Amino acid sequence: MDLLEEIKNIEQEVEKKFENVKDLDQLEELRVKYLGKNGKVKQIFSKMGQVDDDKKPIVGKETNILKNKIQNLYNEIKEKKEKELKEKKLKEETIDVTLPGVKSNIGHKNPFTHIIDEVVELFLGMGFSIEEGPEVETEYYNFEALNIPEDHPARDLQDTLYIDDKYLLRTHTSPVQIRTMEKQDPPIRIIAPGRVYRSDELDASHSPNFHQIEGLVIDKDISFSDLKGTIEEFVHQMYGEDREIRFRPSYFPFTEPSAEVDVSCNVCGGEGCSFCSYTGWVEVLGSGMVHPNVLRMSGLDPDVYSGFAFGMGWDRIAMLKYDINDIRVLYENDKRFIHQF
Ligand code: 2U9
Repeated sequence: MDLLEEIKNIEQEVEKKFENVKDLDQLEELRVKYLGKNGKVKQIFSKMGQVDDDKKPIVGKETNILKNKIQNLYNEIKEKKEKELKEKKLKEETIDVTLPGVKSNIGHKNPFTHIIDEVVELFLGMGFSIEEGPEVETEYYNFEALNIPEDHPARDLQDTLYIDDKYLLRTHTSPVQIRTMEKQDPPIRIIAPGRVYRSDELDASHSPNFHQIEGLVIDKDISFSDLKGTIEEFVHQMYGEDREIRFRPSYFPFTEPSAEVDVSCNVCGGEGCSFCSYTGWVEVLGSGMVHPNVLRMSGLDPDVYSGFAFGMGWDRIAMLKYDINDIRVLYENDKRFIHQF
């Protein structure tokens, strides 16, 4: 067959075949068949030697036209098929945005955080600021400056966790107040929340590390009535306006006079029940007027300045507020527990 005729035939064949291509695989097969290394176009070129010299330019030209035509057809159909494939895929991947999502496993505030957020908010509202200090302390800041005598049982190895001869883990947040008195002139109005340590066995009501929130107010003419007013405001806001408050004389080395503060039992309303050991009262904090020795040791003249202080177990507030009867659950970080608050 004449090569020009062969080119014509291939041209017609190609048009039909490319028109009926189903997918990209078939298209690739056609590309190899016609444009590949041993493809039909290459075969025509290899037969050029047999063509008469005067016909060579026209055969060469027609072969190139055929080659370009096939290449263009291939490109055109490839683009079309790829577009179709992409659209099909997009259709299949359509997301139903009305379906409920999968809830992500996010964290939750520990009851401690809820309590401190509330306490901080409350005291900030009364003009207090927040102070923090180190958990590793010296005997001076933890005991001596607080008028805690050398032979006091709290100083014993049995009760306090010592790091070495010089350092110990603070047993209360009171050193924070001493440090504040050293660096700041009165008036002082602060609360000191934080982690504290005692050499206790872990059980339902004791933990070797627990938390306290203490407060200190120092100024000229601060009296016991300022203490009572502040504590009453705190207790009513924290535990409810309807709670009765009772100040019971007590003793702390760092305050004189000292008082423990009870609120009427929230379980029985003051009638007496097993929760309040049939007294009708629940103890919530300790308080008192700052001892003159404590003021003096921090460089304040007790004839010029006076003040009051209070301290409470942060864990105990959480336990009272959320009806928790085992301190250990506050430290285990079990999500089934934490997510209840
Ligand atoms: C300075 C002066 C005085 C802090 C005070 C208490 C009374 C108290 C206990 C309550 C429960 C600790 O967690 S608890 O066991 N605290 O009863 N704390 S007055 O007095 C201070 C503190 C610092 C400079």
